[in-house]
Amino acid sequence: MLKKDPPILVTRPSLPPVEEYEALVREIFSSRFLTNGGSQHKALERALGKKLGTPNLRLFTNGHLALECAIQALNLAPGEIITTPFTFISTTHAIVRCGFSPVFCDVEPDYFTMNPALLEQLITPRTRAILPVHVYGNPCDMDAIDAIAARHNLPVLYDAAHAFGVSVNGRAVADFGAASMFSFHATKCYHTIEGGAIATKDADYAELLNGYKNFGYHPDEEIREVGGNAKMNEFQAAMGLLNLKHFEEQIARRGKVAARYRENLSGVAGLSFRPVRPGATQNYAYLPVSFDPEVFGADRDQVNDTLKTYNIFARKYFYPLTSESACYKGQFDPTETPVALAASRNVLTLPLYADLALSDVDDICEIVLSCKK
Ligand code: T4K
Repeated sequence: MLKKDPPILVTRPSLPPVEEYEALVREIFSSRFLTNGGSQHKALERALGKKLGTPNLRLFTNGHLALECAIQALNLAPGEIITTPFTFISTTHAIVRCGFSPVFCDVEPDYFTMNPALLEQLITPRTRAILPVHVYGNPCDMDAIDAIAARHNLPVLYDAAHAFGVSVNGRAVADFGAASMFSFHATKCYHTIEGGAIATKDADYAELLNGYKNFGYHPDEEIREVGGNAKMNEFQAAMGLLNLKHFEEQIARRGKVAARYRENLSGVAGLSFRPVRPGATQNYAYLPVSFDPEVFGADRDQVNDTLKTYNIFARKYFYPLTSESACYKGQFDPTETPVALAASRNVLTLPLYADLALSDVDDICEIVLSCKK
């Protein structure tokens, strides 16, 4: 097989027809409203609130700052926030940058999301909140987590960066917990170039979020919070409006790509796909595949390196665990979360995007299978 030219990357952002974006950019140019809650921003906030099934949605310049503002707006006393280490570094950094200590709960072996059976034993008098992650768009066991949190009177803030549009048994993920953060980064299945949102049922909390993302300002001109600047601008919002219009069609195309991977690779000993939580819908945000080196005969890194020789760039999402990152060296013991640790060593996320050709998927699968001993 020939080297791919151009290379195949793990993802490729979906884009609306350029004429559609141009038309909205023209509107922005004639309005001269570029940021600070202009008409594109207002329209997107309304449209996304509807799409995500939430009465209060607030837009942000990116998912990470949304998460930081969401933590700050909870107004917690200093202490600990329980989370998982099998995630993008943003989740842990947000906790630490807001002045809290992360406490790491291990993940469920099937879904790689917070294991509710291990959660309660980590709750102490210093616990202030729980921050689980819907990793790869697979929802956490939210009924169990929310029930434990309610027993201990703790807020749950979901990192739903990957879970745009996902629901469980007909209920949107944004409907659980105190709030959910969505990332709209260019690499996400729905994006606003950079961007993010917090969804919450609590209107007072949503008002606090307005303050935290805009220097603490409120419409009465009182500066009530020590807020920063995390506002989404009009060009981002315009991209978001158009991508929303094309979202279902893009997801259907991603679904076809994911199905082709499963067709080609299902039943291969030592290689497994993540199961979907019963009742959950999928947005095909990522295509994680786990390798059992003993059975498959090659480990994740060998498969990854082989793909690279063909100019195919899968990614080791999420390696290393956030708890073993250099900046946290010596602070946490990653062996205390053995399931997460194994996942970080064995999972490779294969290329997945709406316009990935099925013939390229077949080639990727052929290369993966060629690594099997
Ligand atoms: N919580 C979780 C669980 C998250 O996963 C994330 C972000 C956050 C919080 C924070 O949300 P944001 O503040 O980002 O909204 C990427 C993304 O930058 C990041 O958004 C994402 N998670 C993370 C999982 O992946 P990198 O460092 O892997 O990105 P990069 O630049 O290597 O891009 C990945 C691939 O996509 C490359 O092969 C190139 C390709 N690409 C990338 C961009 C930006 C394109 O083809 N076009 C592009 O415009 O972090």
